[in-house]
Amino acid sequence: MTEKLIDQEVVEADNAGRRAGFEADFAALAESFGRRGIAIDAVVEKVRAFTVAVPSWGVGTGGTRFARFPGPGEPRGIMEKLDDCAVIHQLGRATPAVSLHIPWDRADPGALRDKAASLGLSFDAMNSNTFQDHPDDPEQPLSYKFGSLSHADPAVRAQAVEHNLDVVEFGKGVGSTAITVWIGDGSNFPGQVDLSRSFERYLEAAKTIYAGLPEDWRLFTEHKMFEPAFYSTVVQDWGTNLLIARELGEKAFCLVDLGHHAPNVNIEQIVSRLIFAKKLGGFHFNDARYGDDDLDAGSIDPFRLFLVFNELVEAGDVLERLRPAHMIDQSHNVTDPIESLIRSSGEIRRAYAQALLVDRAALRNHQDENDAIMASECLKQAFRTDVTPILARARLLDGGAIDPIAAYRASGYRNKVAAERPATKGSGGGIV
Ligand SMILES: [Mn+2]
Repeated sequence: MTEKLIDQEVVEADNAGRRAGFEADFAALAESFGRRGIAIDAVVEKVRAFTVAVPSWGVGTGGTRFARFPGPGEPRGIMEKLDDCAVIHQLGRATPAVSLHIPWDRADPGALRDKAASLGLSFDAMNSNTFQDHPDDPEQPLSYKFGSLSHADPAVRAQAVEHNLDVVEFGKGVGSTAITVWIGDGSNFPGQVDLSRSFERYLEAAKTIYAGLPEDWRLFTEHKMFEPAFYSTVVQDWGTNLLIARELGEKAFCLVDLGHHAPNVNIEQIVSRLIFAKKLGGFHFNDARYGDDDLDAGSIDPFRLFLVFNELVEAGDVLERLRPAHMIDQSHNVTDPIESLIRSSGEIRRAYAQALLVDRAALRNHQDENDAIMASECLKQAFRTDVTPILARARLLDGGAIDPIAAYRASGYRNKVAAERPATKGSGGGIV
């Protein structure tokens, strides 16, 4: 029996007030779909089956390098983070898995597994951390100030490798089958590091991690153009990332964080190329305007998110074999993290639902006829469709809320945990 942290009666009461409006909107959309020859129930079922993992670190307030402004009732450790993740899933029904970050979430793996099971949650990809020092960890006495897996000192590289293998071991204990590796290694000044030698050192270290992967595990490497290094970064773009995945082997894949590219880069084309190479490992969903802004998915450029999903739907069977991991990676500085994560998971599903509506036969025809206007309109028609009733229907069928943020606010959950959880400095707010 799954423990429900928000009284289901509160959810039902909120749904009751919205049901008539929802039913009317759904019927109108179904009628419109009928005219377009789209079976709305099939779309609803696909949306129901689409899930995305929430990051354990996302339920705490993030912060910038200038300041962090904690909110009330912040989770004080991983068990309370799991409670908040369970609330997100109870209402939104799109986020049954949590992505853990070690060392921030270190706890007894058996206790974590039991806690997650009691809440109806499971664990997605593990995340290692060699982008900051761990003075409290006797296993990691050496500093990562000048890098980790690419560090000039072999002792630091060995420590970073050992940490990653330790995260894999921990992950086995909680039922995870993947590790995401992001390193902050790079340089601030031309000449500071040898661009070739640092990459060779990285590859050698990554191969040692790869050799320690269990048979059924996957290794995701995540590229990022800059930050914390501002002149060069060792794993800076998808080209380097693909090179790494190919060097390592069949269990290595590339992870695409939507915020980790140069401004105006065509991310959907990168996704297409990685699908072609059969090396698309998964996503860190978020949105950005300037850099690695880690804003809520779909909040700045929903059309770009739609175009990414358009590539995923277009890939069809290939994607079923690749099984890319869907994860959110955001930093919540001015919102209640639970509300941001409910909204983001809904927006990700929205982009997916819209991509399902693209008339692919017509699109291909327009492309082959070089009809740029009609091809473009074909995508825009799908993108313009308001699929809100489909998202609500998918949640309702799984016991969730028609309007999950409204139900969350009606529940008073934040005030309740604010009383139970005295303010702390929080545990781990850094985001990659
Ligand atoms: Mn990321």
